[in-house]
Amino acid sequence: MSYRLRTTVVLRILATVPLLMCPSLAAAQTSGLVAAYAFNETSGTTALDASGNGNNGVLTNGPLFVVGKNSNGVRLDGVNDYVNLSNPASLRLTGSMTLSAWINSSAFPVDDAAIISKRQSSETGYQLDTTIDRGPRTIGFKITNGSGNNVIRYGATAMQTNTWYHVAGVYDATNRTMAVYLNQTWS
Ligand SMILES: [Ca+2]
Ligand SMILES: [Ca+2]
Repeated sequence: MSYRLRTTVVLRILATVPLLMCPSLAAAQTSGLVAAYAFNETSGTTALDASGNGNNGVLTNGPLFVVGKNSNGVRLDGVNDYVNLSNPASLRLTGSMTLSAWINSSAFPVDDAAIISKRQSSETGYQLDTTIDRGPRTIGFKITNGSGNNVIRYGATAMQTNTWYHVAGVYDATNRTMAVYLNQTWS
């Protein structure tokens, strides 16, 4: 199955520290913009982090900088390409967070297509993706609760190939709510 995903402009990861909930978890979380990638580079394998946190990404297994939504973006081959953000403390989000990106998929894979993911084979951690978990291809936003179980919010709108979308997932730890937005509209 061929699958290509272009992610461009600002892939933003925002974290805010909840003041009242889960102090033991919140204590370690950096607040504010923790990583942002414009992917406006033209060559090489470094994607600069515009947040000031130094979380530069490393293009891994062959992604290319190509024309994207706003100036350049990064093209992923859908086979094994990704941008490696490593595992810095500022991205180990356990509290409130906003994940967002511009994406354009030339084809969809048979299963989930991760956009921003801090998940491993154990399927714990956060992930913003497009998914067919509920039939049509929609946004999926997944986090793990204190018991190690998935908590997932899906978008309601079926997504198409070869279309630019702004996608976002928001987790509000204080109010214990999750929301996803497609083109800045609640979905
Ligand atoms: Ca860009
Ligand atoms: Ca590759």
